[in-house]
Amino acid sequence: MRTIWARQALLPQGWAEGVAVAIDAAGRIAAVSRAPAAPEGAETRAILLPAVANLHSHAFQRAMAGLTERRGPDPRDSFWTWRHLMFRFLDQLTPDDIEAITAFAQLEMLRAGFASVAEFHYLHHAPGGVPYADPAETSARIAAAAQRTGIGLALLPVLYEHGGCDGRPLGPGQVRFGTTPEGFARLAEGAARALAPLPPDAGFGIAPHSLRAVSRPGLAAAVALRPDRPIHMHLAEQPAEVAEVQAAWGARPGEWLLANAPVGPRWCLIHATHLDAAEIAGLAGSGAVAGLCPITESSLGDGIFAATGWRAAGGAIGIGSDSNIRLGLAEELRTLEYSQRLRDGARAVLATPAQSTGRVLYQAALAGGAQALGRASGAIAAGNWADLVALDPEAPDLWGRAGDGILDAWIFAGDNAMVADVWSAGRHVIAGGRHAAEGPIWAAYRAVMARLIGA
Ligand code: NGQ
Ligand code: ZN
Repeated sequence: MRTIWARQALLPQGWAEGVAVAIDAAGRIAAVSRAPAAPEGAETRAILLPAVANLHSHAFQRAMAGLTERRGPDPRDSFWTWRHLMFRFLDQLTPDDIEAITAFAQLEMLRAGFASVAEFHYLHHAPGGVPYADPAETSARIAAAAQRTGIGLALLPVLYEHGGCDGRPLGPGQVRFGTTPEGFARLAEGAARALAPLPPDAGFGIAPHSLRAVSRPGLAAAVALRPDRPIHMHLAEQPAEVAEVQAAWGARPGEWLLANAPVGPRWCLIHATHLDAAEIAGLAGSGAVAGLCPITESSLGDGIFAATGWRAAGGAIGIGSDSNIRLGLAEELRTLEYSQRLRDGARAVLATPAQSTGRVLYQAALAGGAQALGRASGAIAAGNWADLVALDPEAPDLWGRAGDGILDAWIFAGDNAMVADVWSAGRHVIAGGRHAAEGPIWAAYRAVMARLIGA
């Protein structure tokens, strides 16, 4: 049993001073108690928070960061031209590359204050769409990366059947994702087995990619595969996507799901960007989590999520880093709030009379992330995994801050440099702002980038 004692900590009932958190050998919080001073043998920290789960990542896309900011020959650069480059880029990646890039991205996630990640994993096959000898080869590589970084992994194998709503064949690049629903069931079994070497907090879920990429029977089979685990799906990121779904499925994406799928609390809807009022009311009321990726959604020009309407309807939200062009939890939350400010010409849009903007955002991301991963996490409470963050009290913007002001300073005036420590299921993965395996993880990533772009 280890104990962390904090001068200030965010507990389920609110901020508390003098908190002792006992962590058992499995990495669960065994007890939370009030103690005016640090108990003998305890590690002490000034500011202790529950750590947020990153609910959406395509780790390999980290290696494209900053490489897609030029206009191509198309008159208008867009999500769709970016996607084309992304498909070309991923076609060069080997399993070794995938493991190295994933470890590097996970390391940055931890340094940003995330303790766990849901990897929405579709890069299943070799170039040309040829399955690897082990069909779960790349899933095993994602798991191997998590073993090196110590991040809490939720692996979401993706069903990807065709190149668009009309059932067109997979295009170049996309053939690495493709399976039939039957092939997917076998692949998902293999992916679940690939988690065996990981500690017991590792989780699993099922991800039908989007209504653009799956068939009706494929979606139904995927949803039925693991009724105990989360379902993640891309929903409505681009207006052209909504139009394509409307033409082929006869309804807007959210509208179709509400009428035809058991959408509810185990669902995480990634990019709930383009919803009409009925979809907001129905989906928010279903208990599904809106999986928001504000930095990527800005980068790709997706549009502005209706955070105010969604929250007013009681909707749950969580944060994903998606393309991983930047890893920053504070930056994701700030970008979300700023999108609302820019749209409304207002400030502190998501704050409530009782809680500051930073507190509302952080608390929502804690709850939504834990729900989306199906991970016992998101609060400093006995029985949960010890997913914790300590902030650096020497950071100038944290001098003298208490309570919600700490979160406001981190999210609106701070960044990853304020993250001093991260524990994932009790594993002390970031200490003094650093990860113990940073040297080899950077070296392996650099070797990959040397081959890909001569870095
Ligand atoms: C993805 N990313 O699966 O990585 C997608 C692009 C698609 C985002 N949607 C591919 N941001 O949606 O077809
Ligand atoms: Zn995505």
